[in-house]
Amino acid sequence: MPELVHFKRADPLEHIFAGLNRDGGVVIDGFIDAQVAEELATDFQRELEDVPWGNNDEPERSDATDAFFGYRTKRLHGLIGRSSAFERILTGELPLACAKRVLGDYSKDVILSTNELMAIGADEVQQAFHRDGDTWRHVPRPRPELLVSFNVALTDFTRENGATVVVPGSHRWDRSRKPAPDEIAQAVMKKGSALLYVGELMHAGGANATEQTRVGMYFGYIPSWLRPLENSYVTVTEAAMKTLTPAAQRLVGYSETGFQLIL
Ligand SMILES: O=C(O)CCC(=O)C(=O)O
Repeated sequence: MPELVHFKRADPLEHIFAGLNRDGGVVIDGFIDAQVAEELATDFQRELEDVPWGNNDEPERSDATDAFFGYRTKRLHGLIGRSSAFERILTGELPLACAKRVLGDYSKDVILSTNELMAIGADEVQQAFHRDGDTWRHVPRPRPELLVSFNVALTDFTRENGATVVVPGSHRWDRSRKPAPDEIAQAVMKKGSALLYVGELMHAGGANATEQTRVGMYFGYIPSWLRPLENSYVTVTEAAMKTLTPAAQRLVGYSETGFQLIL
């Protein structure tokens, strides 16, 4: 089984980018420190408890989309309006540098695609392999990379509890190629570390064979002209929007040259 390359947060960006360019995904150990991971877990805990497992509890009405989102998985959106610690991370130097680097010429102005907790519960099965970039499947390939994502571990990610399953190098594969078992790696990492990956990388949420819930904090950047997967005007209240810094507001679509939330 291949291993993902691990970097430290303080490693030179050029090294991180070289790994990302080659494999399509890398782990950044200690992306946030343990205290911040605790703060985030506390900020989200109560609301996460209220989220149902799966987005459809009527199996007879279930379809491929429900299966993809998982029946033993909770998803909490609009994180930017729920935690100032999260807001600081999103607008931080390293994530934005990665967005600029990966999105290249398209990155003059970036926004968020989705910001979401992905909590994989006991007995969840492995998700179907996919590429997040297929959200924009109507944009013909070959094309420049449209998405760069982070999945930050708010609990340890282990092989047993559903660490993200990834296929290193698959961002360059022919679309019809399927991964062989010995081409599949897992983003095993400690709480506070992050999987950094591009939108063309094949990956999936892992199966959770433990009693503990595995919590990942996902956020992804796209060029500002592309339609985000998550509609932040729905997932973040106006009151919460008004508390955000201008940099954070820009990430959810408010711009100096466009509509102004705070006049
Ligand atoms: O939770 C994870 O590890 C990844 C899940 C994922 O890729 C998705 O739901 O799109």
